[in-house]
Amino acid sequence: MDFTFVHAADLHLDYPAKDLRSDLPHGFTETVREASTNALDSLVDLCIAENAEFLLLAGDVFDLRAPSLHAQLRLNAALHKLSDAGIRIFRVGGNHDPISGSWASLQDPSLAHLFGADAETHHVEVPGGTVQIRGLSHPDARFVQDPLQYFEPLPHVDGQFRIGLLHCDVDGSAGDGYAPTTARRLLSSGEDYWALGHVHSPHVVSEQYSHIVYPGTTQGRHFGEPGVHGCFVVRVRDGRAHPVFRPLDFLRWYQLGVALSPEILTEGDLLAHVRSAVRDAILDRGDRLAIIRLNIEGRSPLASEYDDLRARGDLLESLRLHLSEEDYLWLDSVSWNVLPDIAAEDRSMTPGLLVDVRRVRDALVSGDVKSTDLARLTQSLGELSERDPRVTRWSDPVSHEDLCELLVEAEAVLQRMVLGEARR
Ligand SMILES: [Mn+2]
Repeated sequence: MDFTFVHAADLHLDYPAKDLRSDLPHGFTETVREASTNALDSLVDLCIAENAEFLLLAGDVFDLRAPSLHAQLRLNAALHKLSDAGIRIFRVGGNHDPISGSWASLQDPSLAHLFGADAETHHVEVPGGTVQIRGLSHPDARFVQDPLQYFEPLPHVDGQFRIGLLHCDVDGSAGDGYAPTTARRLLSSGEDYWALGHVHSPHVVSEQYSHIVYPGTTQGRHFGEPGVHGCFVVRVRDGRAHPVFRPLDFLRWYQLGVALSPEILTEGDLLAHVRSAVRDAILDRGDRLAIIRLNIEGRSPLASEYDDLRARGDLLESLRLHLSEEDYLWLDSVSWNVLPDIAAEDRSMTPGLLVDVRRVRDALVSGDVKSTDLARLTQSLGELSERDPRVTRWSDPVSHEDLCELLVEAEAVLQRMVLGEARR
């Protein structure tokens, strides 16, 4: 037995870009609007290029239970193109597109099948054997039963490869209680490959005995769905599945944190630093559009420069000019969480810290230390140690003896700081 199939889910055709804080420039609106349907076209091309026997679509093909005619026509065209290439399509509904939704009356090709609300079994002849595909579509957007109750566990049959097709939540991984089941039940059903949908990032739940796979969405829809999106091309040889992930997406979403250091002194430094950090962080997008939400953090003498809204608006515009033109990306928003360069504030902060150190040290000696005091001190000393290597940093809980020693050290350093012997 040697054949190939493709497994995709959660295409969410027609999903509107609604997570943006700014208006996209004209040239990008169409890229964003068409990304999910373009990913569908790429999926079809991939099935044909891989000479797949069939395509599995595991629910949420549409974003809405009453999808636009545009989305329905695009799906219909995709199904016909696959069918014309001799590729069968098996599809179930999901919570976004339950089979009780309203559809235009378009003629699906004969090779395309949408599973109904009762569990069904289909067979496909492939070189060297038979594939059995079981699946069902939930009629409604809400479905709280374990769908595995409709699937009788089956004994192994030589020469048969078994696939289950479902939109469901395995072990609470989607966290919304929709069609909840467990990996244990799926593994004991007799299926060789569970083609699932519902979780939006690619995730292989199991691959040891049989496969349980979520391909994720074919196109990330918002900042909550960062990273690569696509489908699995699954080659089956000698009864064993070998899924390989393939990207299909046309744009990627990034929430990036860029840290400033005290050496960044001018807006010129800042723009150059952010630009190079952003470029490095989005290398994986290839030639796709990148939509970015930026958080600038760290410590810099520039901290107070962008405190007010207007200055931040100006910064956003400067960054866009600096980044957008040549890089095919859109900077949606910038937040500014930069702290002052602590060195400049040595003298004002150390006396209070010194009092804290002494209080915790005394409490440690008497065995009566408060965890809140300790946590606050750990944080303050951690910040201080970033600037002054004489202050030892500790990250894990340490023994009382070590802690006492560290505090004695810290006290000595702080005392010298208070006396005006700060490093700079
Ligand atoms: Mn979905």
